[in-house]
Amino acid sequence: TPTSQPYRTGYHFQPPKNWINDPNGPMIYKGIYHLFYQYNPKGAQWGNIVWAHSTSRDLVNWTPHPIAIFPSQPSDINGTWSGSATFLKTGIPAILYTGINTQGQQVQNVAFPKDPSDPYLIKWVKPHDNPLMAPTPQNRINASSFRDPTTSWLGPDGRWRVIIGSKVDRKGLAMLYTSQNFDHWVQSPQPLHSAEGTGMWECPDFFPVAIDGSVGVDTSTLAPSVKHVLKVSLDDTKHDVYTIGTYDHVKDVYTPDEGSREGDLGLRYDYGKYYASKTFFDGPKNRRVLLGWINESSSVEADIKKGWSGVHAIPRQIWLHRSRKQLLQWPVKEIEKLRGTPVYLPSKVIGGGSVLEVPGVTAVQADVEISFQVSDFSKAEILDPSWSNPQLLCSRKGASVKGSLGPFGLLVLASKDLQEYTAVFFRIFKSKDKHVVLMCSDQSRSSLNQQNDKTTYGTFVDIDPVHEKLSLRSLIDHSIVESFGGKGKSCITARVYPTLAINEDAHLYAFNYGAQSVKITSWSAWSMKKAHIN
Ligand code: DQQ
Repeated sequence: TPTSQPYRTGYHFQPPKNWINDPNGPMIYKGIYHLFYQYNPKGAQWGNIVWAHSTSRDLVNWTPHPIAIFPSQPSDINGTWSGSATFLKTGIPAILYTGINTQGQQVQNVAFPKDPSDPYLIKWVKPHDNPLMAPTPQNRINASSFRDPTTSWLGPDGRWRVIIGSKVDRKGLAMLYTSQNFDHWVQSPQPLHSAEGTGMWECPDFFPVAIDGSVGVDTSTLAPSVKHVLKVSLDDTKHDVYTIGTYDHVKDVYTPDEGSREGDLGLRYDYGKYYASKTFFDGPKNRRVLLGWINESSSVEADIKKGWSGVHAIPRQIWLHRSRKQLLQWPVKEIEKLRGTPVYLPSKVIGGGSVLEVPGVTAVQADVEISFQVSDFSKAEILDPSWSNPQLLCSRKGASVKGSLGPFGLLVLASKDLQEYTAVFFRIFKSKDKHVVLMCSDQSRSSLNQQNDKTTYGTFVDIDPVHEKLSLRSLIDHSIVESFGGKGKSCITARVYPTLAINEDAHLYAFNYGAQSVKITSWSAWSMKKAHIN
């Protein structure tokens, strides 16, 4: 990246310029991956929203195509907002998306490929009976909270089902519609699911996951061997939260498992910046893939100045952990083909107060994996029962606050003199009869520029550090740090804007600022090649 654009990414998806937000309608068709995304062709802030379109053979390198869906009918003339793709019984995809109509209402429309024999699906056509679902005085749907249709699924009765994000007062709703022919849609008397006090549910995603193993299943799969996941994007806090539960296809209701927390206290795909995500089933590779949007942490003025805003996260494979209590996520395997020559370092005890440079990688664009092992837990700090909010705990106990077992982890996008760095690390606490692992991403020292949001992120990781190693992988890409703790149990994505640690001047370190030594059992790092993106 030129010095004038130090924050452009080397392998994270972005268009050459302008604003992007939600991934839309991801799918694989005739061996080609399709990604559509919310895009402003006219500037670096949200507005004039169309569906831009890129395709890929590997989810790593992307080719741009003309805008696929744009305002052209009364039912979408004021905007073509988010939606999803569904394969009809003919094998041809249909896209359901939200249009903003002439009256500024949110309505649901459909679009079909003009030429289904074209694997690139360049041209999309809209039938004249759009919209297919709309607020009316009779149905009393709130016309400003009715958007983002999911991929539809087929019930054993042969009817299609789709959910639309909505709310009534502060109750978040996954409104359900069904259809025999994908054209005439009927609102169900009750939502698939709702939860009090959570606010508007944007971009819902509803899909089955196999109980055993990491293999993905088609969205219409109903079998005793699957559980269901409902993800919603909380408009109020901009968090993607999910529950795991059971779908009763006769009553058409979804019930989260006992003990699940809903809303902002629930499980998140990512405890940093990550929003409006969506999964799709990748049949040829038998996996479910998750795509998400990473917003900027800079001001609108700064975005306009640099001419762009927003990137997408690295696609993640997503599956159910064997505990059945949470999902696991891991960057798709294909991203590893960008790895250069590996740097493997020997295992090593890292004493309290040490910083060790990881040599031989282009630290501004890298992939790094490190594992820690702790053997003496006798001096673990006691977890105060009032420290129930991990993000607050991470902000109070940032990287520079010395502890006993931790903080230890990585200093990424760091300047030589450590004036700037983003710290991704663990701390271990003792709580009654078990140990608790905290994972933090501390952006407070990420930039000398004080204009950006440098909020610290954090989460507890469900690992027993007595029996398991603490692993951390970070995908570093100029202004993005995507971190995966505990082999994909907890993810934290950060957006940072270093002023010194840019291009060749970025460094990568392992560190331990706890009083106790810990063992690095393995550490590997790779320079990442630039992907061909748009
Ligand atoms: N972005 C779209 C909406 C969606 C929101 C508009 C989520 O459809 O609710 O650009 O980021």
